[in-house]
Amino acid sequence: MSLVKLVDLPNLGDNRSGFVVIESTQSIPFEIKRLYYIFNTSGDKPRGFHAHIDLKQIAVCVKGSCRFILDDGFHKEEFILSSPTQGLMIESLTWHEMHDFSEDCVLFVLANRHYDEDDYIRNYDDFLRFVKNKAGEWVCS
Ligand code: T46
Repeated sequence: MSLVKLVDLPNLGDNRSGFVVIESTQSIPFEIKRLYYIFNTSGDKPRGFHAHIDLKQIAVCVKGSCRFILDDGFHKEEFILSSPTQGLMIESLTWHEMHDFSEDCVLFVLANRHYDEDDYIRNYDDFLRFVKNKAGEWVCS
């Protein structure tokens, strides 16, 4: 199963502009508790490098582009996010990195939980241990 899950965000725009509406639990599959955005980016300053234990998120490049690496501990995929009408699901227990930000990039992120630093796994070896233990528990139970 692909790690790249895209959410279509239809453009309701007309000859005045593009126009996208995101409604909690309607156009996206969770209730939005928090949103944040990343801007003033630079191509040589990647971000991310962590996984979340429970948090689910959707990232949208409302302007510009960046390259995501998604890794569930068993395989990795890359995806270039570059459209304001496309959301990329960042599932829990998915190590993610954002690279190659365009200078004009504005990355908008919707999250289903409030901020909690305890939900982060910021060390890759800890992440691998966590997902492999979890997979072991699942096989045994
Ligand atoms: C993610 C990717 C896509 C807060 O205080 N509140 C918040 O809601 C967030 C998101 C962050 N912070 C603090 C935590 C750090 O001290 O802001 C600082 C920068 O966060 P971080 O280094 O985690 O930023 P990124 O770009 O590596 O990751 C962010 C989100 O933190 C993360 O949840 O999945 O974007």
